[in-house]
Amino acid sequence: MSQTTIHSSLSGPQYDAWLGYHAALPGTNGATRTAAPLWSRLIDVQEHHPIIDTALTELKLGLRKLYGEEPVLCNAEEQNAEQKERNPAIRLGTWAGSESVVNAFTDAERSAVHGEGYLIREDESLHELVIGSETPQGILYAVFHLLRELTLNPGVTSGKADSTLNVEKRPIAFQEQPVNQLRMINQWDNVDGSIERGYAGRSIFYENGEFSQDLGRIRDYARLLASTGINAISINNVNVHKQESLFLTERYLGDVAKVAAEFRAYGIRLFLSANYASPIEVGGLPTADPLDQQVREWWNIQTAKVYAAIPDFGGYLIKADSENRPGPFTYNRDHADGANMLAEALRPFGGLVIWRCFVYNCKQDWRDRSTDRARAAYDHFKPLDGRFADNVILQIKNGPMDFQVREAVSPLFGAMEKTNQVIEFQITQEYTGQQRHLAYLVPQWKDVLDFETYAKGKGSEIKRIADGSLYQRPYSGFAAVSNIGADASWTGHPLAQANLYGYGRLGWNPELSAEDIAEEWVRLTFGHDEQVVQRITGMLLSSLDIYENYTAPLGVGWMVNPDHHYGPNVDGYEYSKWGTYHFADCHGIGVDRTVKSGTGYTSQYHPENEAKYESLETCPDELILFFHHVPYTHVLHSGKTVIQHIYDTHFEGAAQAEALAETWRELEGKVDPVIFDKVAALQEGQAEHAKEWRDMINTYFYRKSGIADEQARKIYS
Ligand code: GCW
Repeated sequence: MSQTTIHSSLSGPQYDAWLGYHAALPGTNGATRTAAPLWSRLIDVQEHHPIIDTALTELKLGLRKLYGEEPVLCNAEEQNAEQKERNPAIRLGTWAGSESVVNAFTDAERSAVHGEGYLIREDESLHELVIGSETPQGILYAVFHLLRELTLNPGVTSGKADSTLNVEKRPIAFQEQPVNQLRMINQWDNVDGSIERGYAGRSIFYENGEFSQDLGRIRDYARLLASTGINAISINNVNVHKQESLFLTERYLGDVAKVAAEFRAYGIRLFLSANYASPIEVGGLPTADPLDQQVREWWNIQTAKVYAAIPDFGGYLIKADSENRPGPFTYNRDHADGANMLAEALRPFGGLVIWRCFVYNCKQDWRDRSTDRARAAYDHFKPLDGRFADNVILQIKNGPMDFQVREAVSPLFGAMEKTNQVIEFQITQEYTGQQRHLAYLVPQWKDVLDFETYAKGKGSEIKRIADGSLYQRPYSGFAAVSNIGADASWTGHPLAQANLYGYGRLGWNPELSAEDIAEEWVRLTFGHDEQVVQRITGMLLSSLDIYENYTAPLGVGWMVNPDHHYGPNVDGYEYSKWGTYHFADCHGIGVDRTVKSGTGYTSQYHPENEAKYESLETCPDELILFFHHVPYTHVLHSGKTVIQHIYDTHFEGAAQAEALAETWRELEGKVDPVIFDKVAALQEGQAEHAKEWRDMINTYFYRKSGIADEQARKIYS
């Protein structure tokens, strides 16, 4: 199927996001165009494949937007050498499909990339640019890379150096290989059109119990994702309710197949979240026991039906025995039994089971100080290492609790040598301001990925477990909960697009820095005005620290309103069943997770980290209340007492939130007016709301501790 147009039900800079290509200019958007490279007027392609067609559509669109002229397609095989000389072009293709592309690279160069990897090379003397890969996906990723490069560095290509830009002209040359194999997005969308923890409007996938007819919107989402390197998506909430359980049946399979086709065109494989109790709820069986023959047969038959409709279906994402969802525990079976049953059904088709490790007791008694929710994933899954089928992947949240602004890293990373694992991040800002506050999350993800587990001695960082290299696992990668909805900017807060973009880029290459990703996103989205670039990049990079400053202190977490999780409520979860406590009294605060006197959670880490966290001397300040219960007068490594730290960070955080709003106001007239107004209103709201956090937290701890602020600032009593 060839695509000549990009569908879109909406338009404008906020909708185009980082694919606007209106930023190829020094100075403000759209003022003057950079001259086109000679090769950009002609595209030479010799093979047909739906994903290569997508790549061509994207390339033509991008070049037209960048240079005002749409390139034409040609077939260079039909040209003689002389014509070729006169017709500079982009040549692209796979090793199997394009001889001229193969010949443009040496054997050694070609064998340096495989699968989704690619090579791009500009030859200045021939006036051509060649893109080659083993796969059509690789070609698509290369095209997005080229367009990104041309947008970020206008004027650097062959003969096009713009005299106003102080950049050295150099030929384009890239060799790229994605570091992570699975680079997945999880939608938490429900078929009624709502989104669990969604902060950007309704679902773009569903409305009123039906699939959306606006496939163009889904295609536009697919292109945003593919442009950052995403290659898999699950399209429904992991909490699978009655109606979504029918996605595996004739009732919805035709609709699912249509959505799968949109993603397929962009090299993205579709997965479904499945209800563990489907054999009962859909199949009418009396049990969902994973060792029951009828149950296994039901999954086999149903899975075959799914593959009949969607031959490249990815597999099932499963939340079982978690937060009241059904699972194998009901039948006294364990999670390996449950996952392996589904693995058996999927194996004949090359499908995967992605099984979540977010399993804990959500009916805890707050009076019981010995149970520790942080321990749960490790306690449940570590003993099962080696028992999972090879097409099962465990999906592990980055932290042991739940996507807090600050928490320790999950000790399950580094605990299972014989199990496939992907790391789960949360792009949607459930606990980080719900896309009403600015929180650029890439620095947090980087910290987690760079964390040294010592699982196999030094060099055992979490990123090496996520990418499969440490344990040489067949499957590995990244998954994350999406932050998009039907909002015209996709993400509610237009600057929250940076998180979606950053997640994809980091999944492709975890070595990229948070700073580089931020600046890249800003330039692609807003252009190259230096003031704009510096201000917005600065806002992004400071945002998470600011948010942390005025919310729950020193790694203790929560302190939000129950259920919706927005806004301050220090004791909101203190006497609840969810296992998320801070234990503040008149003397001190924090959770004792030590072996010596607490829950023993620290022992789940390898000895180097256990020792670091176990001791007050070596535990990092920012996690002190995650690991220890300390008096308010405890002196941190920073030299401040805990109580003074709380006061200082909360006054500072609220002032910083105010400053963010001011910084943004200075950009009026320099960024798109629709985006300007939207962000201005959000930043005002954040500044206001940060004061609410400041005052509530400071007052709470002043009342508890009776200790005055050293600086005698206004704290309500
Ligand atoms: O963070 C919690 C959320 C739930 C979510 C759950 C999970 C989908 O509050 O809304 O359910 O995590 O990750 O399963």
